[in-house]
Amino acid sequence: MSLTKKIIIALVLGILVGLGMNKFAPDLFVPIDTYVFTPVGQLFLRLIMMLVVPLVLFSIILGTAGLGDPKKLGKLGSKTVGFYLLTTMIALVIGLSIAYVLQPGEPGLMGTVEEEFEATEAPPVMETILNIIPRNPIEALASGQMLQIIAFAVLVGLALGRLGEKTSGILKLVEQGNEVMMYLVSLAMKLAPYGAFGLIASALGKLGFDALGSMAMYVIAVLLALLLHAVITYGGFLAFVAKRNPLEFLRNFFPAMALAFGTSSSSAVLPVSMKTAQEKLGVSKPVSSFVQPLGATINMDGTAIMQAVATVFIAQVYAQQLSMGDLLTVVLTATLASIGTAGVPGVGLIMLAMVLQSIGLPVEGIALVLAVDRILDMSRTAINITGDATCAVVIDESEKRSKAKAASTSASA
Ligand code: DAS
Repeated sequence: MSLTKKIIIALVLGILVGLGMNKFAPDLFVPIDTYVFTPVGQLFLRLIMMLVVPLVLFSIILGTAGLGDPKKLGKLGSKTVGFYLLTTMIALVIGLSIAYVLQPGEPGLMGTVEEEFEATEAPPVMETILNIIPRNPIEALASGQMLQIIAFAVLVGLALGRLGEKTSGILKLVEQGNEVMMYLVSLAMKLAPYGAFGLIASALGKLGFDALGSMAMYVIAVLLALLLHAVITYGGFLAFVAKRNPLEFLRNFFPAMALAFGTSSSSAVLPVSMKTAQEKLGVSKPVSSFVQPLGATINMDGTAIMQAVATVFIAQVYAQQLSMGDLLTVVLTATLASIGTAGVPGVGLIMLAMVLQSIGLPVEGIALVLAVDRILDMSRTAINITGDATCAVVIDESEKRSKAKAASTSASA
């Protein structure tokens, strides 16, 4: 039986057991939760947490180094990276806006009463920005200072990209380190059904039917944001920049999107999404071979949307106000997290832990989003690869126009 099926069965069982015990056997729930549900759930969460720091370090170093020597990147690379960063930022704004409009999380749902919010003295903006650069990267790694870890990883990645052959040994080491982390992610995901059952049974056993409403609202908020991003952002770029028919694009690219939905893995679908872009969307091989693999590595708009909505949802459930500085931190870490998120099932959730940590939100909040994450992973992976293909079409059309312009200029000369 596939992992997806196991997780879905575990979720249904966890919801039924949690709600059932909350309603009919609350006294029995306490000891079972203490000795079964919580330990199983926490074991899975701790496994995820254990991987966050090394996974972020290795994957962002690799993602950044993969951009190669910034000088060699040239026009194609800078256009592609610029497009990816722009669409990810737009995705985050859509995600945060939808979350604030729909308010999926019921304030104080996790029993935390919304105290009189003491507007703690937010550090001056300059200090927040300066604080991104760690005084001591080892201390940043040890204390899990995510923004500082990301900054250090990006700088190391840029150095490796610039130094090329001289530091190929270190790059190889980082590649192997990332392989180890991805293997451990796949191991951790094997425990996902048990972790999902423990976390959801514990959460719903404590909260009862109130939580279901919030979780449903959370799923609706993410799916709505994903749809809006696809229609507005990708549809807009295709229609007004690439001058292509978005519906034609959707009809031709849909088979790759369906495969991404089924596998929840951008990497697994990459060969199909490239073949589809080249044969059905008319993208040239050189552009497709550069833009889409890069996108499968550093461009995950769907994941960024989930992380933005989940962060606001968890803040609401824990009745924690998010300041503008917090929201900017979410945009920064989620953008950088999408650079570091590898295209395999469930990694977006692991990176969510990093985003939550970066603004001091309790990682336990993952329990409520974990339950429905698999369904959302399928949807956001389909959006992730659609963003990559949209970029390939836009860049390809732009390259064609530049070549045509150069040809007509030389012809008229
Ligand atoms: N499943 C990941 C992908 O393949 C995205 C995620 O986990 O958020 O794109």
